[in-house]
Amino acid sequence: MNSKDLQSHYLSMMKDVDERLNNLYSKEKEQEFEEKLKENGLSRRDFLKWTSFITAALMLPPTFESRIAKAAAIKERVPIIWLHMAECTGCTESFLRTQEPDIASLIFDQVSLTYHDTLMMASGEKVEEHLENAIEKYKGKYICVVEGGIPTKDGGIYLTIGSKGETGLSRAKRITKDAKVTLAFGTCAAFGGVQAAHPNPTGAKGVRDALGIEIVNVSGCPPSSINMVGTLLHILLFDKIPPLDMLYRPLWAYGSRIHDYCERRAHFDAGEFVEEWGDEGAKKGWCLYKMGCKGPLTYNNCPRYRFNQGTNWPVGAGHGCIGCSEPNFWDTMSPFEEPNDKAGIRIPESGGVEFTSDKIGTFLAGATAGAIGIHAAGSILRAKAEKSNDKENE
Ligand code: FSX
Ligand code: SF4
Ligand code: F3S
Repeated sequence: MNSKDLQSHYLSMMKDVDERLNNLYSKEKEQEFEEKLKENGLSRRDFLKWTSFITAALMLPPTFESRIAKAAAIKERVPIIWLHMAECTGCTESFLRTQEPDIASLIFDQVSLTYHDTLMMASGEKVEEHLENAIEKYKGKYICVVEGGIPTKDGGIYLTIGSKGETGLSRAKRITKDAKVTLAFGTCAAFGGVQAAHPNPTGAKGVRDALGIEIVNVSGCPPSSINMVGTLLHILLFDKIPPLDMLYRPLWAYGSRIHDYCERRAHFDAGEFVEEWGDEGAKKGWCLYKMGCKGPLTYNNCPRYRFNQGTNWPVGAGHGCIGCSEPNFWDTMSPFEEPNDKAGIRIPESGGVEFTSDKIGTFLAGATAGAIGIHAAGSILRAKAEKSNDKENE
């Protein structure tokens, strides 16, 4: 996307957002939110600091800060229905690792209502009933979050959910059909993940491939909380999906390569590598490329925002990146502790800089998101909205 496209994208977004906020703003909601902040020991200043942080993380211009602040006072509560398919639930674990007290979670309380398979207190038929009611009541208005890959072989019988033994495939099809937008959280939901690794006995696929629908992918095994929270907030606050890369991932999160923001990069460029676990280089924090780091092939913002409230990230903790946000990484990035010699990466032996070759970006036959452009920005969500309006007008 060139700078002119970007400018007109933000201008049109700003116009829509202002219109939406003017229609939905409520003084009472604003007061309610101020009280919530106080109850949680947070000041208006903390909130404004957070709006600057999230605006920058979402790669929005600073003019959006006041709009994000205003969006916490909208009167509409957007329902989120969160489904689990075949996976380890690590994505939910990561999602919950937001800071305490956390402003994002207060905003979620304020602007959304949630059905979540794992986090609900109730269980059994009560929950099934609640889910069916929510789908009916919020038809065309809810955000569907899917976590996990979908087994598709033999009609999807390798994953069944609930007392009626419905297959994950049927459940996902039925529930995403009436969603305003579907978000795939985690590499399993985005691209199939671990259960789709060779030989993939259950025919597991990502949501988009399994159902043939337009979705937003927030990949990573698991994704960081900032990538999930930021994407949800963007939609909740602006009623728009952020610009996406060619793998349908938000550009603000997946638009840059791990290797280009890594704190060990100077050591790569200087030809200083860890050669063996626990050697002098490892103690000095040198580059992990020779120990199999796939940072040069992986697009994500881990070095900038990290995990567990910004505590650390894989490379910071001393292991190479295994490429967990890329499609088929279990097959294409392994062995995880050996460099991928097919990737055409030139290692500076001593001194000098790496020549970031186009080969790197295009390696894996377009599997990584080297080519960047606004990808159907807004259309995934709008198509749904138009569909539901048509239905209401019928
Ligand atoms: Fe997959 Fe999420 Fe990896 Fe696990 O549920 S992306 S196996 S961390 O948790 O789906
Ligand atoms: Fe960092 Fe890995 Fe790149 Fe080395 S190869 S600079 S450890 S991302
Ligand atoms: Fe995954 Fe690599 Fe980040 S392994 S968590 S994309 S550093």
